[in-house]
Amino acid sequence: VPAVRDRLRIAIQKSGRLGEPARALLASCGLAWRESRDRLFCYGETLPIDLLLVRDDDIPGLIADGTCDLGIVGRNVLLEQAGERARTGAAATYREWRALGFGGCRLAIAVPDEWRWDAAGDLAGKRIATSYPALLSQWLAAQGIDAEVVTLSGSVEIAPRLGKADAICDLVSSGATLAANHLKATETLLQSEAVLAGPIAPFGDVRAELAALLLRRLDAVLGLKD
Ligand code: PRT
Ligand code: ZN
Repeated sequence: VPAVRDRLRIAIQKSGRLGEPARALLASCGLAWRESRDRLFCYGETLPIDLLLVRDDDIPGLIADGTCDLGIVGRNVLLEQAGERARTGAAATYREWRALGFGGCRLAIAVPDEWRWDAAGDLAGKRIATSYPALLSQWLAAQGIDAEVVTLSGSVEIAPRLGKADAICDLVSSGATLAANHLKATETLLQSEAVLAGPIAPFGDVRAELAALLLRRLDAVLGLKD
């Protein structure tokens, strides 16, 4: 049974692409904070809603283990880790609560420029490098394609040139990185953006009201955007 808490704690990216826009969005919901000296914790002053500043990869796990109540993270990270948990038989504990309209990108297959690409089946028997093995494996299985998934933690786009893979599966936004590496995007596996993630089970204490208040304000702010 999770401990009763009277403040809401939201995990956001400390730096990177989503940290600043996440803070700005929450500030536009009327939240303001006092920062700890080490800049890892922000204490909510206008409402009992605090921030924990972390690596994006840690956010799903922090929600799953109850260290944080909510998180702002890319859908790609949330679904990859959910897929990984499902593969190991762990029950799903978190889900996407809201799409937030920033950090947009797509997870796509990319192949060398000179490949003649006809269909996804062209990947059969190939090695595909990615940092998203769960999402890629799910997609390959759904397509009925037998290919080798090569898991790399970074610099996936240079794997074909290094001879480590034939193709890649990576995030694309402008496409400049692919072009610079003589790769072209083919299939899209996932449209991603920053999302508010939260638990599947409702909070059993005052955090339920705090979360509802935050969602009302967030929906108002997001509604003004479009
Ligand atoms: O330090 P920490 O672990 O927290 O951060 P990180 O370096 O793992 O993540 P970060 O800040 O790079 O990305 C955070 C999130 O931003 C991702 O999980 C996505 O949801 C989102 N996002 C949006 C992107 C991109 N656009 C993006 N273009 N994340 C990464 N990229 C990379 C991509 O991997 C590729 O290397 O940018 C390159 C492609 O960009 P283009 O414009 O050349 O196509
Ligand atoms: Zn990361």
